[in-house]
Amino acid sequence: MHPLYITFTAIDVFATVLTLGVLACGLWVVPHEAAEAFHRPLWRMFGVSLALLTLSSVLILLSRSLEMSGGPLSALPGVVPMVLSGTHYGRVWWVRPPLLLLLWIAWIGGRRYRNTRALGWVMFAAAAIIAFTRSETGHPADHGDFTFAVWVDWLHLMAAGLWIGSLFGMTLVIFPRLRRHHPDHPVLAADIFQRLSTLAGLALALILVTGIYTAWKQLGAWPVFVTTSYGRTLLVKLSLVAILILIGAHNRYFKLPRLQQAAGRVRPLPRWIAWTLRKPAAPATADAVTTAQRLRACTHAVKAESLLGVGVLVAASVLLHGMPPAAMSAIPAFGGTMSMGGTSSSLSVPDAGTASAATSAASPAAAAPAMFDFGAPGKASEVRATLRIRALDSMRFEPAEVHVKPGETVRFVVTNRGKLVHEFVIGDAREQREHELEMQKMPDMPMHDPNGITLPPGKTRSIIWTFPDRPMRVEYACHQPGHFAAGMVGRILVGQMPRKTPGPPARP
Ligand SMILES: [Cu+2]
Repeated sequence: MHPLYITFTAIDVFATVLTLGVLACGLWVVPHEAAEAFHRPLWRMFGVSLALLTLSSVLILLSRSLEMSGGPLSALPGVVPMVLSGTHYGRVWWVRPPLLLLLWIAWIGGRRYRNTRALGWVMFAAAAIIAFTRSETGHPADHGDFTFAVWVDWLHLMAAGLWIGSLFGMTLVIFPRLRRHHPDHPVLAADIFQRLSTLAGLALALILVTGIYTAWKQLGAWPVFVTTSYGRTLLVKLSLVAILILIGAHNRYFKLPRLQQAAGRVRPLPRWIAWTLRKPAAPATADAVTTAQRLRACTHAVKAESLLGVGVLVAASVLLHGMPPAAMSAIPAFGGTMSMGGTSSSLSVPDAGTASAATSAASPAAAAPAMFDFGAPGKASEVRATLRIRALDSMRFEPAEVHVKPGETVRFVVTNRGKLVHEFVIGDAREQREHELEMQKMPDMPMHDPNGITLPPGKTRSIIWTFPDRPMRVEYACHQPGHFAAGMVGRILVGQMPRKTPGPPARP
């Protein structure tokens, strides 16, 4: 997990959110009557965000290619075409260039029509599809394209664009202009602030619903909030969002009513707010100075929100590169306990003697010499079934799920159909997680574990495995740098019927 990758992702997330937000400001925050005054600076800011988005689109392609190949920088010219043509990530990435081109044409050629809503909508739609490519290449896409989880993630990102993005638009464009050119125009300020507040409220509702869904799917259990770095990062993000909500609520229920009052709006204040106004300004006497002061207070509040928003986006980018606990360890063995701390028993097994001593307590049904909780290397004479599996450069195994019987010895014949090196490592969720962490620490570590094979491009190799005599879930995964994170993991269901989505872990 290189900091540079996270930085590039953060730039891309920021550019996406800013692009959406600037367009949202033009479409919904600025009142139509005032469009003339604000659309020109918004248009300029859109150019900046588009340039940033174009740059970040190139950067994330390069960094993801590096991450996938795990190779040196010099290998990049060879890897990028391969990622573009042969991987799921590359295919999704191809959606971006035509849309960016469309946006550039719209930006350069549409200057004269910048006040028309139709153009704004077209550009917003293009930006929304670019946002969709983000969701299609993140964790939610691990289980397929256009899945429910992907749509939820996209809605989350769109809502972030409407909320945090429009805060950026306010801070960078609208407030400075409002304060410079219309300091004594409380009606306009109140109007804009009201619209921003409504937009933010709607977006926030969407963010909470989609965020809770995604968090539950990716965490899988409460303890991981504190026991995993993913959970802790999420906690930081949530804390920042909570502060944002508090400031936003204060803006809406305290600052906005004062601004409305200054604007001469006859709307009576709710009583629980009115008591905070020590000196209620009569509409007629609201002078320019007071309005300017109130506007300044609003500006500061929104500026603080924008800064917090940047923090939220950075935390989100770290999460995008992290491994969701649920993806690593959705469901351990049936009847097993969910231990994220991990009492490492399986990875660095020096010999079978100590290993079986360590695992015998956990697996009472160890008729065969159980080397791991999830079985042991098997003998060729005991093979009862042969399963053929292909490893693909799209960071997927085909098939992605197989079924075996408890106690069965299976020969896995694995073919690497790609141009990258892949692995086929058998293990339960905990073993896969530990292996992945180990590989992140030592990416060049050669594979000599009895539960895995390395597959050079085009090669076919096999591994024989005897599964435990009880129902459980085992996984096969590739731990080449970036591959596991990209979703290169399949399921072996031992003595289980196929299940579509794993529910919360079953407690013994
Ligand atoms: Cu791989």
